[in-house]
Amino acid sequence: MPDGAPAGQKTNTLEPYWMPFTANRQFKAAPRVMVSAKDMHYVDDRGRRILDGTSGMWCVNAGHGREKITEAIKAQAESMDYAPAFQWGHQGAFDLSARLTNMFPGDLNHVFYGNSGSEAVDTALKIALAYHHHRGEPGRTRLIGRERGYHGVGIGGTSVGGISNNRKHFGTLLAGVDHLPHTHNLDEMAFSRGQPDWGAHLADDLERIVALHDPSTIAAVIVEPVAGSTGVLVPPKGYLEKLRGICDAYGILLIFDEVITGFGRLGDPFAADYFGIVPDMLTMAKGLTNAAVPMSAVAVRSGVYDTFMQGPPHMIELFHGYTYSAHPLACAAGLATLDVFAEDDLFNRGKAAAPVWEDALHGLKGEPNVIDIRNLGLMGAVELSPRDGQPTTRAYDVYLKCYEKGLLVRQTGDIIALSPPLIISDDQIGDIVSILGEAIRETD
Ligand code: PXG
Repeated sequence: MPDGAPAGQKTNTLEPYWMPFTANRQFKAAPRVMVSAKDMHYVDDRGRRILDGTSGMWCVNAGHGREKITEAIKAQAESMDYAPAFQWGHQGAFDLSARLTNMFPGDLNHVFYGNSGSEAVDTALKIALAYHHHRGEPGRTRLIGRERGYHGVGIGGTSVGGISNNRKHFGTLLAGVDHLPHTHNLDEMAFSRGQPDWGAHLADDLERIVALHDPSTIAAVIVEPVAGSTGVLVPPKGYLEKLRGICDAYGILLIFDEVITGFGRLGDPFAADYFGIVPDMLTMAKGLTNAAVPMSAVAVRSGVYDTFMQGPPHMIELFHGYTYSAHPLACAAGLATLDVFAEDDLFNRGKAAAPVWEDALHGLKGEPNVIDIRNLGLMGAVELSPRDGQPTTRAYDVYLKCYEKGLLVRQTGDIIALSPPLIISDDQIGDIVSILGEAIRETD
């Protein structure tokens, strides 16, 4: 292939890179390549500025290229690139843990690190299983997820996840997993602003699952407080409160997967704060380092942590961890991210932008094929009616048109999902909605 590869090198085309969650052949026929990013914008390889309507992939919450974060990473790389994670520590890990646990709600007083949301989820599920084991209830092995839930791509997260395409090619996955029904019902909740009034009763399905399997077999329930990946499914009023109550009644751990909702997506630090519900564990990633270095974490309540701290002190309490748990560069990025949040008052900025966001987004009601608009905090989604016999193609065309017009959105099924950085201005909110509206009108 005449691809300009240096002698001895196999190829210099787009081919070697097997891209994740991407239609590789379609992409490589018409690539979209980013070359730089600053604040609210990417610049692509055609030199075009692209307004970031999605914070990258729900992760660059403080906006791109924040100097304070970049500098902190650079300084850390220069002073110590890596420290062993097992049986050794470094100051940044302790500092970040102290800052984070001060920020966590309730008695979520401990934090365990991974490198991705998927690792955080599998870590939380393993902690749940080991917790019951330590408590003398080793029979509590069942894990309950929810339809349309996304918890990453580990075997644990895939098993509790509720997206058929992500599951069906990978065998039987974990045994002993059950799923709550999802909460999305357009007949009852289309065009709700914020939390839908209808649907709290869907949490009662957990009672059915508990009765079916017996509480003595159930370790944990994991949900995204607001489901992100499957198109911003906002929990009905009272729904999460009910889940918390049922879990409490039966000694089941409740895990909030806040990989997307954490770090200000709803205006508060976590969705747990927003909804006033303290889960037993809370997973986070993405916004934790403003996506500048991969990092994830699981916040753990004192009661769970303390259960592990009972045996002989020389024994390892949890046989789990990663080479890069609490990586020094990630800790430096995490600490700097918290500084940026404080200096820029980002939680309050996100809160202040949310009503403007809601009004602007709902202004798209009545545009062709728009069958729902939903929002919470700085999350939003516009659902389109599927084309006959060609589901997902309409939203994909809208997504491509937006890109051509200089706006980055996410497409999931027939839904356009949005989650701009918290630094967005009112004018930029207006730009997102007007470009999206135009793209929708131009799509048949
Ligand atoms: N839990 C939740 C709730 C997530 O949203 C993960 C776990 C996994 O995180 P990692 O870091 O392993 O990818 C996620 C990730 C999208 C999109 O456009 C969403 C995610 C990732 C990529 C794209 O919806 N969520």
